[in-house]
Amino acid sequence: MATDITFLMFSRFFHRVGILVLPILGLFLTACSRADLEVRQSTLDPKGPVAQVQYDVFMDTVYLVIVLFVLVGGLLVYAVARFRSRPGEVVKPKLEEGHGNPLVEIGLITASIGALVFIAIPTLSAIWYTDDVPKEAVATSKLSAWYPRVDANGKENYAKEVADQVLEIDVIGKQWWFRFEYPQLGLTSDAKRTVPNEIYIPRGKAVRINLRSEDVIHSFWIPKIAGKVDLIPGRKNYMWIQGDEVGHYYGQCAEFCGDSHAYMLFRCEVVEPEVFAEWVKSQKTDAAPVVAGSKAEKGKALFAAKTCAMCHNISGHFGAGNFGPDLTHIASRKSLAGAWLDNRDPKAQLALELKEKNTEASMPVDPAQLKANLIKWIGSSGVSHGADGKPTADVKPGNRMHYYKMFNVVGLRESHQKFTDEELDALAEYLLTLK
Ligand code: HEC
Ligand SMILES: [Cu+2]
Repeated sequence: MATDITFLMFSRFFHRVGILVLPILGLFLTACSRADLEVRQSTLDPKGPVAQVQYDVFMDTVYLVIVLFVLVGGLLVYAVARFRSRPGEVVKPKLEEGHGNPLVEIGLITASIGALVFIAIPTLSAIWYTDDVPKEAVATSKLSAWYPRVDANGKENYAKEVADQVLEIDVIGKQWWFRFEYPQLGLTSDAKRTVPNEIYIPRGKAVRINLRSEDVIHSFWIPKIAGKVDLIPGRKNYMWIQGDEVGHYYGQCAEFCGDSHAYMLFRCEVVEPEVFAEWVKSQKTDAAPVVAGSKAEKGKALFAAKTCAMCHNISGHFGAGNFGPDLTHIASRKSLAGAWLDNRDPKAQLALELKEKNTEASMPVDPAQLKANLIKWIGSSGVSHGADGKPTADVKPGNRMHYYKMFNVVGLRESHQKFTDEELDALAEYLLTLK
């Protein structure tokens, strides 16, 4: 009797709660609606063949799971309704030894195998497809098919041996930012030409990505272009990507890597091949000399005096640093500090994305925003003291800007400086000239 009462209480409880739970569940389900397509990092909005294949596998699985859910759930609901005890009915326990039903058993086994095969075929073929650039894509994507071997000045852009290769990009993960190198095109550490946090790729061309880490495990992920692959210290990983629509894509480190992991973002700019060629050329130019007597000139002197040049390379001005991001073209980049700070006008950018319902649309760099970001970053990156005299690292906690290894073999040494507002302003003015 007691159990009957508790059962009744429970069923009433569930009945009431159910009325509440159902609409809440419905609310959760709205998250799966097309609204998702307006999200900057969405795997449900593929913009390249690799992401597309991965999306297809996901959807195949979802469809199968829906069928199974309806089937099993339907049978359960049917059984509960059909065999429920009715009021006044005396339920006699009826235990009979069953010998099973071979037809049902063989049927269930066959159906399970069928379901597995249904998922295994697209999964395996997707694994093969996404592993490395497929042969048919190499034909249209090899460098000689789209990238001029000799530029307008007759200067060789790449060696003859690489003409038949697809574009390769080395991705190096560091706590907490990405360094990109284009070895075939001369954008490398050795040449003092690397690109932090913003990867440029030509539209419609397959690109091979080599993934390396200089410290801990990171992961390379541009949700709309390709699924994630890890950067593992001491191991060479690779993947391939292709962007089919021009635009500004949001990427992210997808493997927990320490304090500022959540702030370790990057951007992927998919551009027309001609624009890409122009961009490479611009990356190879040195920084222009600063105007004598300008604020920027003061900033440049500070950059040398306040240890910045120890860690940062600025081709044409300073050449010793390689611990931090290359700053030669900092003023032309759309983001700062592991792409955490947006150098476009973030409010205008968001308004544009909402209005056009196009998260790949991108506004140009806003110099005022960039300057504000530079001051914010340098002033609170840990390299400088806060008002209370303690080092501050508000923008990216634990960031490596105030550590240096150079003079201390035993471990990391911290270095903190004090900056006046005027000095911060001069440094920012200097960096703003580095287009
Ligand atoms: C101990 C080495 C070190 C020193 C010294 C140093 N930096 Fe940095 N800097 C870094 C590292 C590492 C990062 C990347 C931080 C991150 O994103 O997590 C960085 C990032 C930056 C960035 C953002 C770059 C980008 O593309 O996102 C700027 C700008 C910058 N530093 C300017 C300066 C200035 C100005 C000074 C001198 C006051 C300075 N740094 C001193 C190591 C250093
Ligand atoms: Cu990370």
